[in-house]
Amino acid sequence: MKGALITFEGIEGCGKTTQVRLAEELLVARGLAVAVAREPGGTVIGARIRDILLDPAHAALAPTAELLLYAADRAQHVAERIRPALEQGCIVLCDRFFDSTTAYQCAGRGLDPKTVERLNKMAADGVRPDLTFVLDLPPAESIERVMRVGRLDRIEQEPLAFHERVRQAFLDIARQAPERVTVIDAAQSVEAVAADIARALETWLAKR
Ligand code: T5A
Repeated sequence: MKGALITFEGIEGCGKTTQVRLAEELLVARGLAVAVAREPGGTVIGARIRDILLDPAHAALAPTAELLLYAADRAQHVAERIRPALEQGCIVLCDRFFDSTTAYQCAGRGLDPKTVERLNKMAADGVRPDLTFVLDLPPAESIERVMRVGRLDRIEQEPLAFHERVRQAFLDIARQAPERVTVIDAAQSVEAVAADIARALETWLAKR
């Protein structure tokens, strides 16, 4: 494929959306074709799946049903948006991708890693991130940021221990795939985080 997929990962409120926007500005200024995407909810069908997943009224959602809904959202997203954008040569900046499923559904919910890996592969259908940023932040700080913006969704309402497991899982993913994943200290100012990401992007672009 001509394009490239860059994913932004981390716990809630770590600043992914903010940094995707700033990375888009940087890459567009370099004359590159960029597409911005997010999971869950990056398509019309996915938006309906997202509503089911994040509605605090759905406390009874079974962990396996949750896993399958994230996989369904991703399968639709890859088929409808990500693969076509990559084939057109775009750099796709995606706010969460399959590392989130590994972190939340394996480490957070305790689902079987092999099952999650199989579903991740099925949903991504051969698409893999070329570069991933994990924005690392202590959960207490992340939840405080989210609460400042509005009410907590179904997953944000999980206890701090859940978010700590998810945070550690992202750091484990980074340790296991250092050639793909860069950890960024997300407790810094927006500008300092953006500068770290810009440096890593410039290095990556120079090697393409
Ligand atoms: N999920 C997702 C799974 O369980 N499995 C999966 O496979 C997938 C794909 C998605 C939920 O689904 C789960 C994970 C999530 O729980 P979402 O609503 O899309 O939910 O939520 P998030 O992805 O967590 O996005 P948020 O919008 O909550 O957080 P962001 O995008 O990380 O942060 P951002 O940029 O919106 O910033 C949050 C606030 O912090 C401020 C911003 O101004 C904003 O107010 N901020 C900073 N403040 C201080 N310093 C900085 N450096 C800051 N950067 C941003």
